[in-house]
Amino acid sequence: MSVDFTPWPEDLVRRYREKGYWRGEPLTVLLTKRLEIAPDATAIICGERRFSYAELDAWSTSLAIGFSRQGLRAGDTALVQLPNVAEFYAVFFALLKIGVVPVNALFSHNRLELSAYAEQIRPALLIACARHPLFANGAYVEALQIAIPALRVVQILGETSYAESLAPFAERRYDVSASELRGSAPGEVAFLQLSGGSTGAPKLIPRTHDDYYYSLRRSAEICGLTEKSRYLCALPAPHNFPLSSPGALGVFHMGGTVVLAPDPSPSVCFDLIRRHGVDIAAVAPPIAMLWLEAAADEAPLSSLRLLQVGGARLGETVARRIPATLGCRLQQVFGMAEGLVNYTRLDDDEETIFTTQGRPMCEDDEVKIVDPQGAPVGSGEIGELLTRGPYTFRGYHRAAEENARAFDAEGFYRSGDLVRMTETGHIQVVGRKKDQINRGGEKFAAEELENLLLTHAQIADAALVATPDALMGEKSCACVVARGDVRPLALRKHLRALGVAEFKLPDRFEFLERLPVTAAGKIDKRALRDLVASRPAH
Ligand code: OOB
Repeated sequence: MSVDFTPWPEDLVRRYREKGYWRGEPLTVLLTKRLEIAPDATAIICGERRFSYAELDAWSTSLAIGFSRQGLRAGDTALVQLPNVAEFYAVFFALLKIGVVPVNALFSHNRLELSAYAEQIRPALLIACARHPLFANGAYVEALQIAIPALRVVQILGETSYAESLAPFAERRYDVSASELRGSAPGEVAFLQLSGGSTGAPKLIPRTHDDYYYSLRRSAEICGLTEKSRYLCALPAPHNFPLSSPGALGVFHMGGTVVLAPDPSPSVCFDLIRRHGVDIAAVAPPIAMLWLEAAADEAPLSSLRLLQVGGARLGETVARRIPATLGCRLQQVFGMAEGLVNYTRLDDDEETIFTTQGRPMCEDDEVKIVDPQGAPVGSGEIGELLTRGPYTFRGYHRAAEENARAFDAEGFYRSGDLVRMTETGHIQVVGRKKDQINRGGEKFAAEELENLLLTHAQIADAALVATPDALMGEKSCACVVARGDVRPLALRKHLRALGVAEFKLPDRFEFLERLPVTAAGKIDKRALRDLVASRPAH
């Protein structure tokens, strides 16, 4: 049994194998290879706890056996929600070792997101953490078990000792039969990655061992990782950027050390960088700005060699300040959980690094930049970026309707990003076609929030638009047509009661008589953005 996904066409499969992108190895090999080379090297630093590669491997094996003894089998799925703790990686590898396919939800996700994922994957296993308000008592788990009868095994990690909470699963006996620890085949789905989404409920992205392994290997190479690398994971661990670009998995592949930060604030991160000699970190633009501000009156972060910034547009002025203020190189990263990742290279000239979002990591990343009719734009002109390649997915998980829209006839994924290509082949992200809010790197579909607003009895119509924000890049404004007297406070309360993640709550509300529509009868979001911009924020 395995989780179904849209395969790449045969000719491309052959090509990706021949060229060595797909090596026919499962992601778990990444750990076992390190065991042969340097088992005692430190893989993870998490608070005061350190785990060597041997320990991480043994831990994940014992968890894998424990899960399997609980009846979990290859092809089952798991819903996992953990903060930035070592357990995240132990559980991830444990599940890969038995072919259980996880969805790793963000810690900022709430009831609505978790329930939507659970509905989609019908998990047999739930692992979460009591520190999250949703799991502070058993009510939500109980409701989930009623809604999803397939959910057989639940483990809520305790507040203080995560490791102890997992102990019931950690089988210490190693009399493992070969069949017990059989993961999914390298060409099959290793896990389901989260999409930022541009319509309705959040979508899931099947990532195979072959495609993901390639993307993290190539990323590690481009970023110059070695066994000496010390990588600060300050973004939410499940996100594609800190997981594979090159992220923690890229670091493990090279035998370096992942230093986990509980949050990305400068006070926490600067201390970790100094204490552990961190040389590479990945952040989103607002965090980079906070780091710049804090660094101005601090001692230098002398070990930091490279700061990767991505997930949202990095302003050129901010980009220029990074090397000067933080004393490290900057790398811009323009990636997507769906696949394609662009990097500025370590040896690119400064202007390229400051003014572009890099170029694709693989020579077999095919990129088209097209006009609204789908025709390629002239050189240097703006259009939508479409892509296919050895680590770009071919279809969302069980979303036929969305997939019909999201790919063109040649199997190129429509990213929804508006870009321009420079003469040197570097990409500049100039805007977005998709109806999404990108709040400092955290994305969600405008439609998701609009649907929630419309569940309020006093709301006749609603549209969510992005508004520019100096720190976050974008914030959200809900434009609503109310039936009666309703206040932002009541609307926020209503949304919270629905269980939506906090970062999706509108930052601002505008009450209108009616929403402007286009000639085609659709809500005119451009007109709305202009209208919101013309009104003072209150
Ligand atoms: C990363 O992945 P996602 O899936 O959270 O978001 C992808 C979207 C892109 O389509 C684009 O709209 C935006 O986020 N984005 C950027 C950007 N990086 C991502 N927009 C402008 N400039 C950038 N540098 O965000 C992601 C995945 C892997 C590595 C890095 C980021």
